Amino acid sequence: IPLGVAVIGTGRMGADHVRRLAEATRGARVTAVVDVDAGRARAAAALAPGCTPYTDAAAAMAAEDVDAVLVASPGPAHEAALLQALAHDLPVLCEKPLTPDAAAALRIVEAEARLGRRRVQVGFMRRYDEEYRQLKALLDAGGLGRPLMLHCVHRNASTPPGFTDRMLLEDSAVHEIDATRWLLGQEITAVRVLRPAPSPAAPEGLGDPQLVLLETAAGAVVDVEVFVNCGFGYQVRCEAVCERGSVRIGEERGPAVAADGRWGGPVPQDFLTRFRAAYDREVQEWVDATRRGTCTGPSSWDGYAAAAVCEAAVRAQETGGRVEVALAERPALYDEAG
Ligand code: NAD
Ligand code: ISE
Repeated sequence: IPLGVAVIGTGRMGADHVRRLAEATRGARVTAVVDVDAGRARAAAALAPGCTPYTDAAAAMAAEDVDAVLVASPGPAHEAALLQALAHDLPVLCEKPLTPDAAAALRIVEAEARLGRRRVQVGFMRRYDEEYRQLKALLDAGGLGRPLMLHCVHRNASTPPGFTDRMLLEDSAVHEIDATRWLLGQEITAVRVLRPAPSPAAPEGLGDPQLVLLETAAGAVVDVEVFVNCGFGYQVRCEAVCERGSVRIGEERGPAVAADGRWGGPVPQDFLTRFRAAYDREVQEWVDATRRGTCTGPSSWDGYAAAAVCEAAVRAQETGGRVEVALAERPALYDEAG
């Protein structure tokens, strides 16, 4: 029997997940779509014939044909949806960030720990990207020695209206924060944020670009250029520098055309293109694990740890100083790596 999924929030990401579940995922069907905007819910329902549109998540979660929930509403709305899903003991794939703030993320961790089993997978899709997986495998194999530094680039062509300095950390840099913890297998212990004079393309009130510097427990240093109105495309790159070699991922790939005395190729314009295969794999692995009665991948604890780093980063952004990260005690439920 296919897993009946309710997709909550049917904006850019949610609508893409509805289409993915309906057309490109084995063993699942969309039974409900929820959006506070009834028109959006109806439009998304048309992508998955047979599903029911709702404007109230609680009503969808109580429906008999809903076995699991995919949360793709904006970050500040995640806590309410997650606590409701946990109260129904429903498996959840929650888009990143788990929640923008650490206190709310810890409430999710505590609610799941009380339930006594993992129910939440967080949508840190970099962990499902083929090149990121290859990079992690190379680092884990140990042949290059200890990773000393990561140099990361995270560029978006533009931001949606209302994008703030905080969101540059909580919505954008949070991906590198999770990728750092996952790739290096270490917690992040301190953060600094440097703010060059903004690009003229930066919207009013947003410092863009910014450079986020992370220190890890075993002494690695990670620099992350976040430039979310670069104008020319969507680029996510990472170079790991180790004791005996380096690994670079995320370079543009062919076809590179040479003509008229020049050579070059396309630059992806958005995350839906750049990470399409990663989202497909993330959702398929979630459906497969859920149907087996398990929960794998990035956990609520990973979501909480990333939120705690973001909280320190927001203070570093405001003060210009170095801010240490404070983490709560990790419940035993999360002892196994995700
Ligand atoms: P969006 O603004 O395009 O869509 C959000 C939708 O949620 C809107 O249709 C809105 O009406 C609806 N909504 C708001 N509050 C709601 C609530 N309480 N219940 C139900 N629906 C509600 O935003 P988006 O860009 O699609 O982002 C959604 C989520 O996906 C965010 O968590 C974001 O961080 C994440 N995201 C992840 C990636 C990625 O690469 N993994 C990329 C983009 C967005
Ligand atoms: C967005 O929410 C995402 O998650 C994208 O992957 C990221 O590149 C972008 O900066 C965020 O706003």
